[in-house]
Amino acid sequence: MKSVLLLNGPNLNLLGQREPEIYGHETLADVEALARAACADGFDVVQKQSNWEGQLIDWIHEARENAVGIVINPGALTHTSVAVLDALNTFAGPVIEVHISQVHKREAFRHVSYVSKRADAVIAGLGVDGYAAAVARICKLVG
Ligand code: CA2
Repeated sequence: MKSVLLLNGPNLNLLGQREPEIYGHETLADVEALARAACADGFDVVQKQSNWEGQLIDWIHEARENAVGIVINPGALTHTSVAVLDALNTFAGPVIEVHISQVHKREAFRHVSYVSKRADAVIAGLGVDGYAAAVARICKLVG
């Protein structure tokens, strides 16, 4: 079974509990279910979330051995973390960056992404459907 790593960064554990006007009503469990449904036969989705930058980096390192692709919503680390970018640069497979909200319609600091320097595709503003689109694309790319 080929694994797609679906990573969510800081505060995304609160999905569905706060700010539904921006992030919708779906929870992280709903995201995982959507992503699994979008997965082609022979693929599995492993969903992980952390509020800690170093934990996300460790999981990206592990993905070098265990995953064929990464879907990542780095949360606010998108806009600040060279360390997450450097970790993603060590991963050989496809990387897709997902944002639930349309970051380019929001504050200027959200228009900058370090992760986009590595991402093979960037999805923003599709709500949680963006995760499903990203997983489907990775399955197509590596299938
Ligand atoms: O739109 C996105 O997915 C973001 O990556 C979400 C980040 C934000 O800093 C980025 O600029 C865009 C914030 C995640 C916060 O998640 C929450 C979810 C529910 C309630 C409160 C926060």
